[in-house]
Amino acid sequence: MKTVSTTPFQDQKPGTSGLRKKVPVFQQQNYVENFIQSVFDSLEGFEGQTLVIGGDGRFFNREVIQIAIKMASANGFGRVLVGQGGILSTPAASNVIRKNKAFGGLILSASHNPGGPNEDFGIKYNTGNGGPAPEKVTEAIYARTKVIETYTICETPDVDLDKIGRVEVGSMDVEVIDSVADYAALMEELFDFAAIKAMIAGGFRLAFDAMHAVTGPYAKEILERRLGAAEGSVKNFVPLEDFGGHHPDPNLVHAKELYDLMMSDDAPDFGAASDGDGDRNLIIGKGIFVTPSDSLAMLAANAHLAPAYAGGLKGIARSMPTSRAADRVAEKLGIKAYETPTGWKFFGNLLDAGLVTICGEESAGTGSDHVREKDGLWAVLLWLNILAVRRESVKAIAEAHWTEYGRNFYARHDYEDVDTQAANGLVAELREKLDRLAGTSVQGMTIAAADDFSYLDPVDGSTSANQGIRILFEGGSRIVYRLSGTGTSGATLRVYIERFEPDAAKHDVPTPDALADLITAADEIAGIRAMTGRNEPSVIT
Ligand code: VG1
Ligand code: CO
Repeated sequence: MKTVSTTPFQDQKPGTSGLRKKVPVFQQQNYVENFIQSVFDSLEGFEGQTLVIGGDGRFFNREVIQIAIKMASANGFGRVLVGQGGILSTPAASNVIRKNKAFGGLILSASHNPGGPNEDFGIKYNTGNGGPAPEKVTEAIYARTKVIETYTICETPDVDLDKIGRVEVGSMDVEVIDSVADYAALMEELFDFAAIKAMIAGGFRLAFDAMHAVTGPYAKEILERRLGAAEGSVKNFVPLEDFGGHHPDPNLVHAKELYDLMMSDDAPDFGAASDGDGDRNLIIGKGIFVTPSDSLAMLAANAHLAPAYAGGLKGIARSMPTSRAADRVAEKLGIKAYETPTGWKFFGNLLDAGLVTICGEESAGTGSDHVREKDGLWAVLLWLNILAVRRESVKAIAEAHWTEYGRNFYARHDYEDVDTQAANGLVAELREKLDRLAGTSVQGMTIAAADDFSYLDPVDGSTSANQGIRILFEGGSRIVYRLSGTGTSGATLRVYIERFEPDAAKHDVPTPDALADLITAADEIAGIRAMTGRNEPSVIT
């Protein structure tokens, strides 16, 4: 074991989901070590305890895992559990932490961002409940990174990550575990695999795009081997360090092939995809894309059809920019709906306190109290379980849902890699005029209220301010503006647009048409074109 002198980096502030930077930034001498030591320095009581380590298999994953193992040993952890080949999907890592009562875990991922020598990497710390560290922990980590002077590391040979079994690093045990087994077992507990299997045996076809990312081995095992989907149903299932040169982002832009298949005459009954680290999901039925916000509402309305949720839901939580479709379901079920800031870490307390069962974000994240992360394959399996019980198409279920609850037309417009100063300026100007907006009208619509979202955590009483600007119109339409906390170059402005339409006769309209006046209003209110120099968003989801 040795102690190494180091000097702090000033750019190690964890964002929405951990520290994310370009690989060459992480490759600077001591950069990884400083951050990991800062994590350990911010924690108390882990002596002799278990740490879980795993990542999404992207470029630089194995190197960082070796460093993390040696540092965990030098810092006094008693045991490390690491996924075979360094692979653990984010929800699988959350499960391993919980199941083994680990002290916490290090998850190495930059999620849906591209991978490779010049692309993105990330490190996130999760606490013993299996969820992303809450803000007070990430703030302590950041404070530590700014003053760190030394780190400690074991001088031992690398661990063979490909060989399942137990080895010693210093006086610490390292167990290389099967990446898939525990997770697959958990899914079998939650869902009616027999019913899904019978549906598939009866001719139901599905397509799952693993996008050459972490869910490949999980989806192969669960969908093909355990549930009997035809070989080839799981596509791009070999995790690659650069995701085959693509963005492992399950949206209509990056999973276009799947989308085109699902819109074709030869479409299977169900299409889905997941992201780099396996926590997001894309759901497409034959001829219909289900927005993540709608998917959350539809899953919540039908969850009781799956064994794990047969007793009903305790509550539903959604991030603030997520459409309010789920709130209507909560209302009908007579349970509480919670609105949290963006990022899964804000759901942790609600789940731990037993206040909610299902949570979701508009960014293709849905999950439940089975782990403390969003879970891509979980959402796929819940959909399949519901389809197996209802024996209707995705389209029929979606349309019936809108008829019953009304439809929340919804879109997110992302302006990526915008000049940081311009983006900050836009938000600052908006904030400055918030008080004057109420009562004025834009595009013939009257603004009922405008504010900067502040969240009071009902469990621990903490407050998180400045979480996004909300413009609320009379009649319930909404525009939300916020800056991304996961980007690695420039700033990303996200504009979330929502309109509620109760009248079923008006549901069969393309989303851009349904939102046209709000899209114009969004630019008029914030001056997006003028301030960013962009005439249109980089991505619409
Ligand atoms: C984005 C999404 C947010 C999500 C986060 C992490 O954050 O909007 O909903 O929780 O990514 O997702 P931001 O700050 O860029 O808007 V993932 O799949 O990294 O874990
Ligand atoms: Co992700």
